Amino acid sequence: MYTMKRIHLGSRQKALQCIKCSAKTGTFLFWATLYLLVMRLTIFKSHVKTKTEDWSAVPDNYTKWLGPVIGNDVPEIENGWSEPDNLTVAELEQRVGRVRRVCRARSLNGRPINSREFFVDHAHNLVWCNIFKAASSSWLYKFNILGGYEKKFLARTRHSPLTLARKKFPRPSEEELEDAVNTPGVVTLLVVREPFVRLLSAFRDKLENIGPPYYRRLARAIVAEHRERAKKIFGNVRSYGPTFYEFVAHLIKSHKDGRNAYDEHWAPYTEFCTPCSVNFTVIAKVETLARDSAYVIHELGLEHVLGRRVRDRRTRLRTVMNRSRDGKNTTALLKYYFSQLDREMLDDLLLIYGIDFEMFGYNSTLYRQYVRK
Ligand SMILES: *[C@@H]1O[C@H](CO)[C@@H](O)[C@H](O)[C@H]1NC(C)=O
Ligand SMILES: *[C@@H]1O[C@H](CO)[C@@H](O)[C@H](O)[C@H]1NC(C)=O
Ligand SMILES: *[C@@H]1O[C@H](CO)[C@@H](O)[C@H](O)[C@H]1NC(C)=O
Ligand SMILES: *[C@@H]1O[C@H](CO)[C@@H](O)[C@H](O)[C@H]1NC(C)=O
Ligand SMILES: *[C@@H]1O[C@H](CO)[C@@H](O)[C@H](O)[C@H]1NC(C)=O
Ligand SMILES: CC(=O)N[C@H]1CO[C@H](CO)[C@@H](O)[C@@H]1O
Repeated sequence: MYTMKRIHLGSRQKALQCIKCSAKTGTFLFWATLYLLVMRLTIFKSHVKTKTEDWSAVPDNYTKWLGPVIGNDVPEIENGWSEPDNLTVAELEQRVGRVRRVCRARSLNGRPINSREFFVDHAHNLVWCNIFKAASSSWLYKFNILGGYEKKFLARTRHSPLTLARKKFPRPSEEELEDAVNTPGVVTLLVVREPFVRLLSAFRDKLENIGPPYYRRLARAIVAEHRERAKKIFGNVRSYGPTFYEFVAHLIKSHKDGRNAYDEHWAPYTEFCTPCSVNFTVIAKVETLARDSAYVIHELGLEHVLGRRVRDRRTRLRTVMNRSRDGKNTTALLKYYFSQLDREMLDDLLLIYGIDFEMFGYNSTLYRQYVRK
């Protein structure tokens, strides 16, 4: 029917159509060219920028970097699951010993257990307390594999790794957790990270930029409470979300008011995983993650289940502590943010996180150089 009608169109009409259509094509080509040109320029520009700019020299720009600059997904440099060397074994033993010592010295033993954040894999003899922003995606992935999900499924699913893992490993009761931990041969794993690096990572991820509704409300509340004072110190503060100064002021105030209900993304490790009430057998660190994870996998004989993750070469070449995902300099970032605090605030912040530093063998002395004089 349609083609029949077209055949009957007069030749004048046909010519008109042709003009119309070429005009359309012309417009399309024009916009397409413009688009490509702009894209090229943008890509070219950003390419040049990362090559030539010394980011440590332009701290003002740090707040503009979106995304997990020093985020959760820390690259794991894998060297295969080889036999753990004696140095590794000795260091891991020392870490466990240190936790026990600090628990005793600070009289933290016998506190109630927080079992909610644990994953218990009875079948593979593995117990893990999941600290957000401390390699949690790396170990969630491993738990999802242990739970029986296919790698291919995990690669394309829209569900969050946490949701999937909780389907296989629901939150254990306190009794279930204690039973599991006391089973002979079980590895009870805790992965920690330098406490302030993790704090900053959580701040940047959840509050500095516009986040999910819960964090947006919290961000507004923090700004409402602390912006006035921030303006007195820094002049005009215009950011929508809280500055690091305001965030830390909020943490300190909550702590002093006795409101110790920390958000899961910045709760002290000591409160979140209660390491003085649960005996961890392996304290892994994000800073030595590949080695420590390999140890756990070797101990449990899980090499064949977990295999090796396929990674791109860039990931493998990045170093862990000094460079973040997009090649920015973590030291420079820490300096930039901590220079917003003064010495007294740092001391107050250490009232909250000092035990984490002590218990897991990190040193906070460096931050004294970063804060305002
Ligand atoms: C590691 O320790 C074991 C015994 O504890 C010893 O037999 C072995 O030689 C050591 N290996 C190295 C490389 O020191
Ligand atoms: C942890 O292990 C130590 C030594 O094996 C033991 O003395 C202590 O009671 C255990 N603590 C808990 C909470 O199970
Ligand atoms: C990071 O830098 C420190 C000194 O600033 C150095 O000792 C360390 O080896 C570096 N780490 C990596 C993984 O490059
Ligand atoms: C990172 O920044 C710090 C402070 O600005 C600087 O001292 C250090 O050399 C930088 N490191 C790298 C690897 O660029
Ligand atoms: C931290 O490091 C400084 C030197 O950088 C040292 O003087 C201090 O004793 C260390 N603190 C702890 C608790 O190890
Ligand atoms: C890349 C970029 O955005 N650079 C800017 C960083 O901030 C300084 C000062 O605020 C600007 O001059 C740069 O253009």
